Amino acid sequence: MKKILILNGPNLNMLGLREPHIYGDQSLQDVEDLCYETAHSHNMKIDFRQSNHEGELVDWIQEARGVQDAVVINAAAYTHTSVAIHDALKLLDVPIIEVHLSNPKEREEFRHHSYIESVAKSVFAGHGAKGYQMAIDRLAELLG
Ligand code: CA2
Repeated sequence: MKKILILNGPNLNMLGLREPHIYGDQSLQDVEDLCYETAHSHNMKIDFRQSNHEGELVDWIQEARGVQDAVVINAAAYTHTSVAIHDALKLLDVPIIEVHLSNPKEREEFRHHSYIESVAKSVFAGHGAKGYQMAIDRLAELLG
């Protein structure tokens, strides 16, 4: 059974509580449930995590080496700032998919640059929680 690590960055634990017009009204638990159902339908296993700490995300990415078959990451604000997460992802030799609930390229200019996209096989942005589902479907194709 293929294993997918799904990482969520800072403040995504607050999902559904504020700014539903930008991020939707689903909670992070709802997103996890959707990921679980999607992965289950492909006979894949997920490890779904969230952290507000850059170093913890880096640790989890390092620990994925040789353990996980793919990574889905919504690095949230660290998308636009973190060379450390970029470098950690670069050390992996499994497919990486970048996901965003909103489309950062259509928002403030400081969200336009992503340190993740150059190491990602695909990016799904602006589809809300469904973007996570799209990422898992894509990985099911890639991992065969
Ligand atoms: O659209 C996305 O998924 C983002 O990764 C979300 C980040 C943002 O910094 C990125 O530019 C795009 C922000 C996550 C904050 O989540 C909140 C959830 C509820 C209320 C307020 C913020």
